[in-house]
Amino acid sequence: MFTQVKLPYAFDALEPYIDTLTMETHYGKHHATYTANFNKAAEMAGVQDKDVIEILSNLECVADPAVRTALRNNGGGFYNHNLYFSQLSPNPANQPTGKLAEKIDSTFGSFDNLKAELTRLASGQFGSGWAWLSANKNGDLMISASPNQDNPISEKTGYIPILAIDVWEHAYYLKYKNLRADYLKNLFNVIDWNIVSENYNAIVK
Ligand code: MN3
Repeated sequence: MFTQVKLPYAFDALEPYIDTLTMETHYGKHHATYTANFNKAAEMAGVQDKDVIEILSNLECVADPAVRTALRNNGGGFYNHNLYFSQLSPNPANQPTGKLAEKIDSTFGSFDNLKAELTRLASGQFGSGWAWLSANKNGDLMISASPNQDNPISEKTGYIPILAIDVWEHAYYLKYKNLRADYLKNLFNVIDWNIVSENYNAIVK
């Protein structure tokens, strides 16, 4: 049984950057529905005892195209939101440290450049989707964007996301309306780079 990550903060804790109603709806409705539908699809495919990363890495093994699509969309929705919600904090470390900080500087030039590039990708994603900072086991970093609930795992890039930026309208529309750029600017105020660094350290062998 796949379950939503437990939030280590209250729904109103990310105000004013992420509003309470968006948190209630996004976590309590959207993410909950992806999770319920992922559990159903995983059972239909007989993969309910596997790890979600393993499932998303091996979607081609699921013969029924409808079940495969349900796993891709709802397994992605489950996984992507677990990463998104768990990286946010009302008291975030606003920059990375250690190994991740060094790798960001050597790959992107500076932390500010990385944020600018991520913002550019997130702004440019047409329609619903995500922007990512991902790592592989060698410690290399990659930034990318994906449509729908796809991610670098279901896209078979060999990278695992360590930072997730949700640009579906449900992530910001109640507060920011059409102003995705304002949401993105404010989202960086609640991303905890200690958690992103932990995510990085967990992947790099
Ligand atoms: Mn979402």
